[in-house]
Amino acid sequence: VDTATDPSPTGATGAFPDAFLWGVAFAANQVEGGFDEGGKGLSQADVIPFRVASDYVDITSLMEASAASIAQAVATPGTDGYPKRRGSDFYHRWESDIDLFAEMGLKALRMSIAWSRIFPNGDDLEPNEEGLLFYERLFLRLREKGIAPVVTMSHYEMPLNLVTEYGGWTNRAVVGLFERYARTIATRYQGLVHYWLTFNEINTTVIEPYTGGGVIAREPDPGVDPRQASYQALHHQFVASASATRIVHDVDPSAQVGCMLARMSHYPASSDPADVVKAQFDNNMNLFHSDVQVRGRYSGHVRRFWRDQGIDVRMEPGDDELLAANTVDFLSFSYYMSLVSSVAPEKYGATGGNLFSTIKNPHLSTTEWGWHLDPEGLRYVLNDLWDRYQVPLFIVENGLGATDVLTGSPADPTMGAPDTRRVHDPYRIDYFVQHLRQVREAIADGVNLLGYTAWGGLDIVSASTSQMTKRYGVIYVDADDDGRGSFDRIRKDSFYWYKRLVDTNGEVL
Ligand code: BGP
Repeated sequence: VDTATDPSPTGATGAFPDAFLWGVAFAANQVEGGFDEGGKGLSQADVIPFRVASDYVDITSLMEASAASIAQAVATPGTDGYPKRRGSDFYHRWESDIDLFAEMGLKALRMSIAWSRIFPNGDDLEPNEEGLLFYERLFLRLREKGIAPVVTMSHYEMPLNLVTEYGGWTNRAVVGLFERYARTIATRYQGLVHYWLTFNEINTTVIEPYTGGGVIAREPDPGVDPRQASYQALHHQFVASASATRIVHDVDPSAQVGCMLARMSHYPASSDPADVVKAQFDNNMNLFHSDVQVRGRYSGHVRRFWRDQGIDVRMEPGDDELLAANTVDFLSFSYYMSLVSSVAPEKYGATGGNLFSTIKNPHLSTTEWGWHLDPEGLRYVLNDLWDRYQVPLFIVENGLGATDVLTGSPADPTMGAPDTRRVHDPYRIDYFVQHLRQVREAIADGVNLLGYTAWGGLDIVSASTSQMTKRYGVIYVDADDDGRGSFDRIRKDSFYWYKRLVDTNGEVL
């Protein structure tokens, strides 16, 4: 689609386009398990102990916790206390899980490749064939079922060796190692993968460098502003992302590469122009990431921020040109919440949620974890991103983390009793309805949207809290926060609703 001349390629009716990619989404480190099988090396995600993520909210304590937890994990080979090592056991159940996705009629599965399955130490000269085969079989199976993989190269993880020996993304040498990884997977999966994403939620590198994308690890240098390391790591990721984009395009000119942003829009707390300018600043600090990846350059806002804060990001000759020449084909993003900005936050109450303590928006309710529920904000964000960039958009994460209640009991063949287990989750269906109606509005507004992949699909281990019981799936996974349970899959009510959504291409809304 020539988006420059056809601003409303989907028509003005708001109907979802025929080729709309309905799907679900998850990440290797949260779903796979099998953390030490198939030649996989340890990744940093395998060493995040239960609750670390929710206990540490500022960068310095996260970095200190990371150093401690890595030392502890290397000394403790067992799985206890490390829920991401079990995930949802997708590594062993992927075939039947894909059958469930096919039963729902999905058109797309957004997933990620664990770098440490392909290069167990990150700096190995040769890839691990068993890891390559795992994803190849998976992609072949998806192709049989007519499900397009949307593949993230780096979703909140990297080989642990690169963290402990190299200092993670703070080290420029990691860029070259990532390029090797990107070339390996782009070449091997050429023709099987059409949509690639480079880094998940690249903006989390500076918000949660340990549990999120940055992975700086090593203990913070005393006296050094930890943001210095985060922004340096981020620059290296931008360079790696541009290189990976070039590599994919070289290997397969028809493939599409996207960036991935955690879009958190900021509303001013009041109509005081100072609050409005503060909200604009906060939005620009979120959007400078997509500015780099879509427009191909750093914005004046972030350069000024670095100057004001005394942050000095080292760049090499040629970096600017590389970024400018290798922009992405589309912009994908996650959307969970909106935030509120003010120059005087103390005047307002806080939401008290995990991850992003924020001013409470009196017009919005929040999830159990204190995240603002803001469906209309999704329409706003879609229009805003489309107006700013005029490239196709893709919602690759949106969903409700909630506590679900499992009723009934498993089949008992000795008594001839059937499996009566059910999960009634009208709140999740309502969440989807509310958000997708706003998506439909945005399409009617003229936004070019490639698809929507709901976060979870299966219940998976939460990125921010390491809980299993912060559930996002439309398919229940029978496991608790300590990794106890049968890991059986149980279709929730939302499973059947999502199937109807896909079957009717959104008419059910
Ligand atoms: C995004 C991440 C995901 C994810 C989701 C929900 O930030 O890309 O990996 O899990 O948010 O967050 P959480 O699991 O912390 O509830």
